[in-house]
Amino acid sequence: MGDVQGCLREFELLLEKVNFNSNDQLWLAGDLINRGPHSLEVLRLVHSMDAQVEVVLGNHELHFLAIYFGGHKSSGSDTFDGLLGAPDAEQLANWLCQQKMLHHDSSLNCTMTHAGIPHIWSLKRARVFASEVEAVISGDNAKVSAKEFFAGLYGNEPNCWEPELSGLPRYRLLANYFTRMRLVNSAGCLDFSHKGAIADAPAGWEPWFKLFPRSTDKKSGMKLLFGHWAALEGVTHRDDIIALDTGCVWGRHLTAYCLETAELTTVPAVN
Ligand SMILES: [Mn+2]
Repeated sequence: MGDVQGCLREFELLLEKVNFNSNDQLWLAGDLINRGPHSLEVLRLVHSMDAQVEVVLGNHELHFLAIYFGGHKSSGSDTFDGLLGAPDAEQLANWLCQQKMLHHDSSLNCTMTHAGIPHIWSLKRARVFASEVEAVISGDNAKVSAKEFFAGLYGNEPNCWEPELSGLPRYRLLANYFTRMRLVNSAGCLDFSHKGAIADAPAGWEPWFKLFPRSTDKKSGMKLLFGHWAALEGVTHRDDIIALDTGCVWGRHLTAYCLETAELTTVPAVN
C-alpha cells in the first residue's frame, strides 16, 4: 500500500476491501504519518500488525524521528502533535528506528523503497546503501549515532552521489535518495524543488524511474514499488515500476497492489 499519511479510516477500509487476514503480508511504502488526521492511530495499528507487516521509512517518518530524537521542532503543516505527546510515543519511535529503508523479497523478486532507487546504483548496491542507513538509525554505526543523524538530517547538500562520501553527509544523502527523490539528472543528482507533474519538470531533469534500467528478462524481471510522489497519480508508464501513492491525504485514493496478481485495489478518500 502507498502513503497512508494518517488516513486511518481509508486504511481500515482498504484492508477490509482486500480481505486482509492472518495469512497475509502487508507491505507499506512509507509515509504512514503526517498531513492527515490520525497519525498516532495509524502507527499504533501498523505496530500492532508488526509480524505481518514490512514497512519502509518515508520522509515523514524521518521527520517525526528528527523531532523526537534530533531536537528539531514541528512545522506548521505537521499534524502529528497527538503522536508526539502520546504515552507510547517512545515505543513507537523506537519501533520505527528498527524499520527498513528498503525491503527486498527474493522469492517474489520485488523491492520496495519510499521514493525509489536511482539508476546509478545496481539493486545490490542499493540494498547495501539502505542497510548502511538502517544501521545508523538503529544505533549500530560506531561513528554516527542515531541522534547525530536525526539532528543533521535536514539539508539538500550534497545532492550528487559519490562513493567517497562519508559520515553524516553520506547518510543524509542516502536517506534523501531513498525517501525524497523525484527528479534526477543523467549523473544521478537529486533535484529537491519539483514536486508536481512530470510535464512541468525543469530541463535536464527526469523522473528517476524513466532512467532506471529495465530488467532484460521481462518474465523473471524484478518489480520495484514506491510511494512518495502523489502527483504521478499512480502512472509511471512501466509495468515493472509501480507507483503506489495516489494522494489519499489530498482527497484522492488509497491504493493497494497485490504482489501475486498485480491487481490494484483502491478506496476513495473519506472526506
Ligand atoms: Mn514522501
